[in-house]
Amino acid sequence: MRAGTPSTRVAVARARGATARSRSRRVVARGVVARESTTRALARGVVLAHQTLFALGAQDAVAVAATPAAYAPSPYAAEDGLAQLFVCVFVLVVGGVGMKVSLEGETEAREAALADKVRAQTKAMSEATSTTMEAVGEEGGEARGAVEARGVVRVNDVLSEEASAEMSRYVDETLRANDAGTTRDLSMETFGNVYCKKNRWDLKLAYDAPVRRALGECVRSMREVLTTTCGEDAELVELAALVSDPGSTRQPVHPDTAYRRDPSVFTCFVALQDVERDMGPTLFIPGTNNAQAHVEFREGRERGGPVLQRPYELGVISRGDATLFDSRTLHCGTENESARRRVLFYFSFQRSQSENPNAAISTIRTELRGKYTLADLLA
Ligand SMILES: O=C(O)CCC(=O)C(=O)O
Repeated sequence: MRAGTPSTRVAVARARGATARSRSRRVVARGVVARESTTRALARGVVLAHQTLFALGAQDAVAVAATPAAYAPSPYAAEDGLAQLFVCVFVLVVGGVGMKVSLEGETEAREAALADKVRAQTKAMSEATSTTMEAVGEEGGEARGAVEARGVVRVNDVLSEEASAEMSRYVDETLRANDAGTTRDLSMETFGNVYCKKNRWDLKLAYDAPVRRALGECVRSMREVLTTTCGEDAELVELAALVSDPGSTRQPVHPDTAYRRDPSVFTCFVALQDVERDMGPTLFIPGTNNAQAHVEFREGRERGGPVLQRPYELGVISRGDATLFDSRTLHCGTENESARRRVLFYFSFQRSQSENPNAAISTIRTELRGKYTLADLLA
């Protein structure tokens, strides 16, 4: 090796010193890296162990084995509160919008499934004989016999012209006051859940003067058939109006009460104007208030089968006439192809001690639930 000048030696010595310092810095740095990777490995190990123990359901062991270091909150700043508020509002808005979109999607999917069922039923019923329903007299138990045997009967002239007109005005005004034609968010206190909601409403009625008068008149006109069919101690469980406007579509055939051996609820639909053939009259399949018909209906998946090929009858009735039916009877509202609104005022009585699976959801305002028996209304 060739030796240099003193200044060169100093420079070499300095250079060696620098190299040594830099080596020692690298060693220190390697140490830090080594410590960091050890720390990361440890952290990974703790996470893995935690996940494994958690998966094994050993949360208690985790709590003991890996007690976290005491939490030391950082000082609270005004911006933190604002940021949290922003996050909360953002989450609420996004969540709310998401929920609304998903509920609307669900409603559309349900309506589409119903429309599909109606198509299948209509096809299955295309060969069935159809007639308009004939009235029977109220006297001599004829109506009662018919409702027992067929599940449905027509009774004429149960509501006067004056009371029908007054009820009709009352229903129109109530629908208007509740923005029925414009809003999709109908209050459950005022509206029932009806099949095929387009241009169709199930309006729960308050016990206002026109309603009291109409109900009183109807039950008095039908005193005999109601008392013999339902019993005087039957409870008023529905009080409402079914409104189907032009453009409302046909509902699926359905019973209002899933089959029970014993009759429970009887419903009376009263026309507030003449119901012509094109105004969406109620379609009834007489003789379906029994086990056999319900078995056939279920076996045909409510879309076909012999029960839907039976003769059916349409409630083409005049203003003030009624159809009274056992709520197990298969029926549906049909499409209103006319330019006129069709309104049916309706009420239901539940036989005392009978089983009514729909008790909690029946179409009656809360304040009227359990309030009146048939005897009260006849008094
Ligand atoms: O509108 C009708 O004639 C019948 C309605 C009906 O059966 C229903 O909404 O469940």
